[in-house]
Amino acid sequence: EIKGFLFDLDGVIADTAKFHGQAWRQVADKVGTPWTDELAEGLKGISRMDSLQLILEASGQGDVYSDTEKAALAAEKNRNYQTLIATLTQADILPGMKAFITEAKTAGYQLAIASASKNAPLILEHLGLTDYFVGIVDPATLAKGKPDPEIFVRAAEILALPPAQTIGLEDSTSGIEAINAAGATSLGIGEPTVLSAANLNFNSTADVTLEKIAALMGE
Ligand code: G16
Ligand code: MG
Repeated sequence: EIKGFLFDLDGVIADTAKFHGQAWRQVADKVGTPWTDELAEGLKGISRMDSLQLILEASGQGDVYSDTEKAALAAEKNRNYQTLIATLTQADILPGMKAFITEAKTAGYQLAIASASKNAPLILEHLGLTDYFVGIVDPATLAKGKPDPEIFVRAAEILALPPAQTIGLEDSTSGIEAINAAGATSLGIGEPTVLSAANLNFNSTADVTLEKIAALMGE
């Protein structure tokens, strides 16, 4: 029986991917990596330093920069990003998600955040959603990021539930892989062809309701 939901943030609760994209693009231009849709898609759900590494490797520069230089590039991206997310308000919650979060909480489900973003607490504050969640996994304390299951295992722990009693909501392939490996039920939001590994598929956040989830789970 499902008793909790583990929410990704970027791409599930808010469309911060466009801000991550804009912020990284400035860094990509600086290091001379051509910006493509595939690159942008591959950065979803991936930690800040892993994202930078992908951007550098995309132009064959994986080993060109020192750790100090990489830290400076990642810090520059985060400054770009924080400038962009400073403007976030409740109006930036993705369609239907405030309704779903409210519905799930009212129905007695426990909610936690499993976002790779160190900015998640700040973003939830801007969106006025902090109080709906029992807790937020601190990604700085993780040994491995998505697709490793650790972040979803930890989110279930915050709820004191076995992962099997939870559903993880994700928009990224790495996140779906992480949920599946954690032993939770994966709910993919986005192109079913891209998120083919998800147990349940929804095209848009606007479609996610408890009733539709129950129907897809055959209950
Ligand atoms: C998000 C984004 C990623 C980003 C990561 C780390 O993950 O999808 O693109 O690189 O967080 O963010 P930050 O640089 O703010 O720590 P999620 O897990 O919420 O989709
Ligand atoms: Mg995401």
